[in-house]
Amino acid sequence: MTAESLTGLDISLDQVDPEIFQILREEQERQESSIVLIPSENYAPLSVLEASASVLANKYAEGYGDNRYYNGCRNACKVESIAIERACSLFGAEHANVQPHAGAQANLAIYYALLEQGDRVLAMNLDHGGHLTHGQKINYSGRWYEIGAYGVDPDTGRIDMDAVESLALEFQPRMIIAGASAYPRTVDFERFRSIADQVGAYLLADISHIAGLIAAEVHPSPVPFADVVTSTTHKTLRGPRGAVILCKKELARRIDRAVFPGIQSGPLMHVIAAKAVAFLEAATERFRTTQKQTVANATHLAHALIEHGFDLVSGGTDNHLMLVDLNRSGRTGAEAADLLEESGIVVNKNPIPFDTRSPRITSGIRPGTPAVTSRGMGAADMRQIAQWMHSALSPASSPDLRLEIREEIRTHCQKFPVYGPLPDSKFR
Ligand code: DSN
Repeated sequence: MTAESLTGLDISLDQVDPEIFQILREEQERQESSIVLIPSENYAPLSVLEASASVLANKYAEGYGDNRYYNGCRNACKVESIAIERACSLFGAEHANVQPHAGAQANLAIYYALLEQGDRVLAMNLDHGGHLTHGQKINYSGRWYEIGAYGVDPDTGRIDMDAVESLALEFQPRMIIAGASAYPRTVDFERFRSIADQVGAYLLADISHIAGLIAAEVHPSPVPFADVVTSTTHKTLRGPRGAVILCKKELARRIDRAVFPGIQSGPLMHVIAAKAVAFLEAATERFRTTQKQTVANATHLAHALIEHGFDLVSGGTDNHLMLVDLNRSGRTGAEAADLLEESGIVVNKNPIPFDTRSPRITSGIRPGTPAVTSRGMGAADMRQIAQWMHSALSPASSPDLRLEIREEIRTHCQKFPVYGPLPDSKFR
C-alpha cells in the first residue's frame, strides 16, 4: 500500500484489494481462454469499458436535458445528449431515452407509461423463447397485467403469425410485445404492426438480443412499425450493461416521465457515456462487418451441429443464436451445459418449445455466436467448435477427453486474444 496516501482515493485496486484484484484477473483469464457461446454475452470494446469505469460514476444527474435536480451536471448533460443523438441516428428513431439501467427496467417503464394495472398484454410465451418481463407469473409483468401468450408452431418451431392474429382478435390486448430471448428466426415486425392496428394495441418491440444485427441492417428494423422499442445495450450491440428505449416523438414525454421519476432515480452517467461510445462504434463499417459475420457464423455452427446429429428447433437459424433440442441425445440441458463448461465451452441451458423438463434442468441449450465473432473467429472455427461440442457430449465423453478438449480450446483461444496483453494493474 502507498504509505503517502492520506485519503485512499489515489490507490489502485491491486494495492487496496488484492483479493478482488485476483478474482478479476481470474475472470479475465476465464473469458480469454473459453469459447463463450452464451448469445446474450459479448466482449465490450476497451473504449466502452474505459467510459464505464470513468469519473462520471461519481455524478448524480436526475432529470433530463438542462433540467437537473443537481448542480454540476454540465458534462453529464453533454454526454447524455450525445448518447441520445447517436441512438436516434443509429436506429433512425425519433426519440431515445438512454437512462434505463437494464432491459427489465426499460420494459417496466413501458408498462408504466402506456398501461394501467390489469390491462391485457399479448406476448411470447417464455417457454417458447419469450422473456421474463413479457408476462411471466413470477415477474411484475405477469402479476400486474393480464397476459395472453403466443408461441411457436409445434411442427415448424416458428411463430405462426396467423395464429398470433387470431389470438389478438380474441384477446383484444392493449399492448402486443414482439421480441424474444430464445428465438432463432427473423421476427416479422411489419405483420405485428398490422395485427396491433386491427385491435388498437400498442406495439412494443423488444430487440435486446438482435439490436446489433438491426443496427447493421442484417435483421429488419422494428423502428418504422413499433410504437416503442426497448433494448439492452450489451448483447449483440456490444455496449455496457444497460438499456435504451426508442419511440415516436408523441410518446417521448410519457416514456421519459415513466423512466424518471416513474421507476428510476439517479441515471448511471458513466454507463450512459459508455452507451454513447457503443452507439458510435455500432455505426462503423467494422461493426457492420462483425454483425454480418455473427449471423454467418451462426449459420455455419448450426449446419455443423446438424451434421453431427444434433436437432435444432426450427431446423436452423436466421440470426445469432440457435436452440439445440437434446432429447435424442439422452442428455438434459443442465448436464450438457456442465459437460461443455468442463471442456472450455460456455453455453446456457435453455427450455425448448413444449419442454417437459423444469427451467432448472431443461431439454436444450442456446448457443450463439456474438462473442466468438467479436474475437475474430470464422467459419472454420465454427466447424471446430461443433466438433468439440459433439465429442464433449457424445456417449464416449469422459473426464480425460473433456480435459483434452479443454487444453485444445485454451490453445485455440490464444490465436484470438480479446484485448491483447494487459498492463499489470489494469483490467479490460
Ligand atoms: N438474460 C438475458 C438472456 O440471456 O437472454 C435475458 O434477460
